[in-house]
Amino acid sequence: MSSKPSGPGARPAGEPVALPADWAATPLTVVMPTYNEAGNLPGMAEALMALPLPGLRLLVVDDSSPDGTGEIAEEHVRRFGPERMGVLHRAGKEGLGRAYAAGMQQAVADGAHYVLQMDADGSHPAAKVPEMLGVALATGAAVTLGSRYVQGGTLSEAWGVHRRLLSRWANAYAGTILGTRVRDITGGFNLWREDALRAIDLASVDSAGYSFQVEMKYRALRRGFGVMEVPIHFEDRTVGESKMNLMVQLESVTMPWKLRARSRR
Ligand SMILES: Nc1nc2c(ncn2[C@@H]2O[C@H](COP(=O)(O)OP(=O)(O)O)[C@@H](O)[C@H]2O)c(=O)[nH]1
Ligand SMILES: [Mg+2]
Repeated sequence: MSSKPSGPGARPAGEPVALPADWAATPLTVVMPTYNEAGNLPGMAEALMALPLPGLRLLVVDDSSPDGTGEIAEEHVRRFGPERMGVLHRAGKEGLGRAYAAGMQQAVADGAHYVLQMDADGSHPAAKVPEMLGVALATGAAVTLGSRYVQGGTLSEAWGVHRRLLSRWANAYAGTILGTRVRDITGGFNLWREDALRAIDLASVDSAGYSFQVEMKYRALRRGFGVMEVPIHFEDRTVGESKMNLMVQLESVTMPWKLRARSRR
């Protein structure tokens, strides 16, 4: 499903919306975990810094990538300045969930009003960030998802039938076990209001890997926070390799059951 914008007020695809000046200045930290993303990080940093969001700060969370991503991130901090970008260096690879939890805690402690999770591999469109912030501010939603599975959301043309079905199935699996109506519960492009993150208590999150995405949304829903979904186009990574492995897949299979059992106790 893809629809071209048309009519009055339509903007060309890929163009960010212009928010009112005081909205655009909202303190927003983008938390971006990296493991061997040397080929992707420079383009991501540039795209984010070019957005019409003067309140945006980028926090890279690098797990000592052997390919030197952490050093490349430091070069960009020197270029853009420490007000606009920072790096959290961690000792070793502990999983995407642990990296996000650490980075999001630091972002909140440093005074962000909103925190956005975003992968470094180009899958998540930077141009959508102002729209997601605008939706969060306009609706008061504590959680605003960049969603592949609401009307207008699209997947990379490179995804074959098998991968589309697997992704759909994984979403339905977690959603059914947990009894939620969130349409993209496994997605990783999520904007959080600071008070929701405090209420969730990031330090106590169980997931080390990708099930972090599901666990976080479930925790928010259980605490009564409102969730909005904004359609995005999800692109495939073109540079570097996926860090998905059997361990994190197993965790994703068992985590919804764990969360459900815990919530019934
Ligand atoms: N710091 C850190 N980042 C990670 C880790 N695992 C994955 N990432 C990052 O998390 C993001 C998503 O990972 P990716 O491999 O693209 O997952 P996929 O899209 O599901 O294949 C990328 O920016 C990765 O570099 C990890 O253990 N530590
Ligand atoms: Mg990816």
